[in-house]
Amino acid sequence: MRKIVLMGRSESGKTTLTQALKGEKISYHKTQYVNNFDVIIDTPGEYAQTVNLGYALALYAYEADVVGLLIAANEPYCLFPPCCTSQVNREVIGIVTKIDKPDADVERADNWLRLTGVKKIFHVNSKQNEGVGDILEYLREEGDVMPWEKEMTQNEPNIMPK
Ligand SMILES: Nc1nc2c(ncn2[C@@H]2O[C@H](COP(=O)(O)OP(=O)(O)O)[C@@H](O)[C@H]2O)c(=O)[nH]1
Ligand SMILES: [Mg+2]
Repeated sequence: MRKIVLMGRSESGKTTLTQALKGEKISYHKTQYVNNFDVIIDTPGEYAQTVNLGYALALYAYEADVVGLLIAANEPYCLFPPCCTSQVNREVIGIVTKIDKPDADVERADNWLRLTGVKKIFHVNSKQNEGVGDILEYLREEGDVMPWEKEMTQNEPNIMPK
């Protein structure tokens, strides 16, 4: 699997998506540090919201193969500057979270993300695991066995006689 780092303002849904991508039971807790595990690097929203901490984000981008810019579908404004994807020599994708919210405006979030320069955009409801598998598939490398495939293999009846 390729490694992804998730970036976005506080409350945009980074930690919830991380948990969904890891297949953990979703239990919300505020991120106060960077957890670097498996293939997902979750970052604090403060890094994206503060000018100097932005440099920390730039560094984390080099620890990953893919950078995921998150915008919640109901966010009132966009934090990412136009064309910011050119700042990093990694593949950058857009992720719109909270598509299930009643005040969600997915098209507006898509447009903001396109302005940053991303070409590929995923839509997720991390609470219901909607769209999360598509991101995992996107990160997949040759030879990777996906969680659902593993389960299928484990559940296969043993047809060989003992
Ligand atoms: N309805 C809905 N709520 C979400 C979704 N993703 C995150 N949330 C909620 O949004 C809040 C902030 O999420 P969190 O993952 O902590 O954001 P972070 O600060 O970017 O890590 C929490 O109350 C989550 O339960 C989603 O896709 N749909
Ligand atoms: Mg968080």
